[in-house]
Amino acid sequence: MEKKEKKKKELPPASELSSCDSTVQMIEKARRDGVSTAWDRAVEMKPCPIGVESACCKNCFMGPCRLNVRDPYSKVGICGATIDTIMARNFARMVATGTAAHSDHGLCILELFREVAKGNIADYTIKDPMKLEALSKELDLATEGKSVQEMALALYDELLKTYTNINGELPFVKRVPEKTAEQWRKLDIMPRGAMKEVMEMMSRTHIGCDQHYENITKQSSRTALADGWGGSMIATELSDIMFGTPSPTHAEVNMGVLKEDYVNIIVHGHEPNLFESMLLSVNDPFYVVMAKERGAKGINLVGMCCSGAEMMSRHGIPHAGNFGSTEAILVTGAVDAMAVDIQCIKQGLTKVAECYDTPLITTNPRCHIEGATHIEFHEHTPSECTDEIVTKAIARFATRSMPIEIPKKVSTGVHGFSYEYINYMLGGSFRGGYTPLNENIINGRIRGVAGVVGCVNPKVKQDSMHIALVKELIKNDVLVLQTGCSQISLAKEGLLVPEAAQFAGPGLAEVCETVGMPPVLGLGSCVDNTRILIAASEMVKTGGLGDCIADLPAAGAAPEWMSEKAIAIGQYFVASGVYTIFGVGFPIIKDTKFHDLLFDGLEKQGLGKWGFTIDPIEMAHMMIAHIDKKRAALGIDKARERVLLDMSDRRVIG
Ligand code: XCC
Ligand code: SF4
Repeated sequence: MEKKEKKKKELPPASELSSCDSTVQMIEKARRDGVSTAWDRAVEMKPCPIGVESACCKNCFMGPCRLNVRDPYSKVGICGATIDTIMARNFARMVATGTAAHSDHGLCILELFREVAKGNIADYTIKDPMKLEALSKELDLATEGKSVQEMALALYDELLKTYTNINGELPFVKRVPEKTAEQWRKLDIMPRGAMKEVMEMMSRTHIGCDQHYENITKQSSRTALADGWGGSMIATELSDIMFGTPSPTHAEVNMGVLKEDYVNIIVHGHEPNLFESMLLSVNDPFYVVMAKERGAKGINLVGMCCSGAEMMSRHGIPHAGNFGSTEAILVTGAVDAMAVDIQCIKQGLTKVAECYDTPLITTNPRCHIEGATHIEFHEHTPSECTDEIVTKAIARFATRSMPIEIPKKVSTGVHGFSYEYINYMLGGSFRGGYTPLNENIINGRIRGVAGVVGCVNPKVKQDSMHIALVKELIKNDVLVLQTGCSQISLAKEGLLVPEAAQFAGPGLAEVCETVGMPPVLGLGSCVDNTRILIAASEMVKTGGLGDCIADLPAAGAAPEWMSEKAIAIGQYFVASGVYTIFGVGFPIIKDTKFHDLLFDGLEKQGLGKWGFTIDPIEMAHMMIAHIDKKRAALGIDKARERVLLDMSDRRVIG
């Protein structure tokens, strides 16, 4: 009995768990209400000390085998697998799962695109035919004299190869800088089709198959590249063509976007089609009238996580918070329905939703949750599902019985910096292009470019790493590109506004003021990390910054990562040539051969490499040191010194 009581850990103050005041307020309320959230479960959960270092294998039932974390080479598995094989296989399977998640999403979007092109779905259209044409040209498809429908169907056929290719290269390899693609061919890591790569990865990691960590890692690179330059890129590009390519839009972020006297509907997940249809349903006069008849002022549609980030970028739909806040927002009592589709939907939501009498509705055949209501979303008749959800939400509003507490915070920011818009923003419509960006990097005003992306994780204080890292980067003249939950962390902090230039170093601030852009650019959801890849390719092609992605003064980071998708993203950035640093923890034992390969060996092969630290300031300076190393290699390090000298002179004079 006594023993049991000892085990229960005391919960820290909520303010230690999150930097987001709204989430803190709701964690406290949840505790008062006796409701469990991931934040408190994480305090009580002691991660498996062997699993956290990836030193266990359960790939067959002779095991599971556990190796010694402190002395990793002292033991092998029953089959003889070494620590390097076991860690490389575990890592590889994370890459495979992450790639599968994005690619499956991308394939759904591709199938939707085909049906829209054929005219079989009335609810969606080709909103951006210009992008359709530009993309077709990039892929060497004929566009002269072709109708939009003909172009779309030809594009569908071509892009299907992204999944079905068994031999040959992914269609989007045409976008990769030639030297980077050459490197992939030389190293034999050129991706074929995503289905092939994921399947082969699972087959290689079966017991007794691929047992050389270097060869397994090649397959990790191939698979991850099929995500970044394949499945994810299709999701981004075709969503743009069907739903509109984002351009800067003002959007409100944080829990204060909920409105007590409105019917509040949250959509949380990753696929934009559910959300797009929900937008139509909530604006249908029939439902607006119905809501008003039940005493509401109207219907308030709000997003969370990645599909939320896409809708914010495309339509300025308010965003209530990232992955760390999805349970917390239900604690407000003000959510009349939460509709979810796929990925990062915590099962814990069902319990919280039940406590606050909020309908939690799953909509995708891939994602049912025990205890949730399932209303399946069919793309040919999308409004059937979304109308029913709206009806449920209105009914819940009419019978609200619980006290409501909505945190008041809201930040307004500018979101939706697509690759295309950056092109236009920097060059104007006559001189569109990346030349001004490259020039500002070459002349040293902008020191380099950083992608700061990824999840939040209850192992670290929510948002705190993202915020500290990004602030340090911009202070040092590094332009920051953001996606996913990380973008929401900084949006809540108020950094996605042009006025945030005041926190930037003098060079970056000057560029931001001239162009009228924030020093932190929000690009969208996690599949939209491909916008960073495309921008990087364009920087190489524009010239003056080397001839492959690895030459660029650029780096990436996911300081609060948690998902397998994050590992797949990390590996495709590394394989594309980017130094990529993760925080929280790295699921590999240091001073092993596999660790050396990821953190050093890959760079020696001409690719990028992995990095790790839990300190965000150190992380920033690891990225900056890398950027400076690349500047020196390009011979543009002196230019920056001159610019800074100019600036301090000017300040002395001024
Ligand atoms: Fe999921 Fe995409 Fe991670 Fe956020 S950042 S926790 S993967 S929702 Ni993509
Ligand atoms: Fe153990 Fe080898 Fe089976 Fe893994 S594959 S569980 S190391 S015997």
